[in-house]
Amino acid sequence: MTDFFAGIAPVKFEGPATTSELAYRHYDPDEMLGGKRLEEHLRFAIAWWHSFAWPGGDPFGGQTFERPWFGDDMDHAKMKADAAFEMFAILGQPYFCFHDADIRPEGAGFAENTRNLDEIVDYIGQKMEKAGIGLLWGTANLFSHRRFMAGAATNPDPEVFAFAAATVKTCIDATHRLGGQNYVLWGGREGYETLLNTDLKREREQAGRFLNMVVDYARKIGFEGTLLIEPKPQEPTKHQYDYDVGTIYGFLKQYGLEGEVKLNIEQGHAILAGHSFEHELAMAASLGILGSIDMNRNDYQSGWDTDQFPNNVPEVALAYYEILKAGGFTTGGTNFDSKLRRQSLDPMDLIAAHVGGMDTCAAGLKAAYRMLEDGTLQAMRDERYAGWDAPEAQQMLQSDLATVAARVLAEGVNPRPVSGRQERLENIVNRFV
Ligand code: XLS
Ligand code: NI
Ligand code: NI
Repeated sequence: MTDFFAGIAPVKFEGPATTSELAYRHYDPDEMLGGKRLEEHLRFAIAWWHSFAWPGGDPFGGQTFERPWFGDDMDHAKMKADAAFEMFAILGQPYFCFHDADIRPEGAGFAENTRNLDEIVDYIGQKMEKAGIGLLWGTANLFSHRRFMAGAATNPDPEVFAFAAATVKTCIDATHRLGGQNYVLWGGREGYETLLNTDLKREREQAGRFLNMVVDYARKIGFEGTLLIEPKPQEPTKHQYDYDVGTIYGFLKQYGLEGEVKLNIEQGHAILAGHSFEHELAMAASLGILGSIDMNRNDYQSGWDTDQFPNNVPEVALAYYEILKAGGFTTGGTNFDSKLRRQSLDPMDLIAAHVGGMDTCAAGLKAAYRMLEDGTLQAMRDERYAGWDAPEAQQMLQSDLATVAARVLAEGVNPRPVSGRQERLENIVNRFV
């Protein structure tokens, strides 16, 4: 037990009219939406790194947070886990996510890292069982330590590839042991700073081979969760190989893994790539690789990953609209890859940030559900493509240019432009959000 969150009671659903600061206004885990509880739709997870490991630094200043569990030994790691589970009991979310480096102290090398990881995984496993909390996903931090400064799988030094492979093995083992629903690979430094020192072809091939090794190992040990890659266009490197959904799909195809690996899509990363979150979700769904989401909010003016807590219901609604259209989550969920601003020092800030984020997501999901249920948006979209339902239109797709041209000439085809009705559609969305 720590007393970090002393005086903060478990957060309850009190409905939209409540005036208490720490209450759910929209997130009632038991509310039914189309035969599924809200908790099962959203599958909230808390990120160990932002909430418990991040010290509050930025490029111009160091630590602002003072947490009793900051320290580099196993006792501190356990205290951190205690505090984490105290927060989980207050928030009542069903899952969490971690990197190896978030939960264990850094050892002198691979052997000590693995020993530390094993010990803390046992400790966390017991706490999970007691609390009834699950693991949404685990992952390896292959970007913070200086050995990974030139990449992990894509490193010019084969010994770094080896170290990374060994580390990922231990992290899949840990995720498997804790019953993880997914395993995530975010290529934190798999990219380059300058092409002048980079053999791009070779590096991508190393990454392709690495991912195949990961898939083989996960299947071999009987890990039944989903393997997920998380796209990001830049930061930390100038150019990340996992730029966006489309880029990763090409990569998976090239290495024969499009049926094995899905994606974990993050709002902020979509913005950094010059897309909207819903674009990336729709793209992944259309390619059959939508897996899970990292929920946050990126600043639209800055060019870096600001990882703010989501607070914009209309935006979040459009994201869940795509997710619901794709059938909702299976093993995936909503992971708060979101962090406090560095001036938000208080334990209360950490709780309030998550309460607001969860409420924003719940309100967005419910709006999205009503949009779908109402059906007007879908009907108007279907109408727009109705011409393609005609058998002749489908036949044309099996035809060739000369045949099509002959028909256009013979029948005097002269299409009449029709309205895209965007403003009307946007007005309809606003009825629900
Ligand atoms: C960083 C990423 C990272 C992944 C997990 O930008 O979002 O937090 O989600 O390694
Ligand atoms: Ni992320
Ligand atoms: Ni991120």
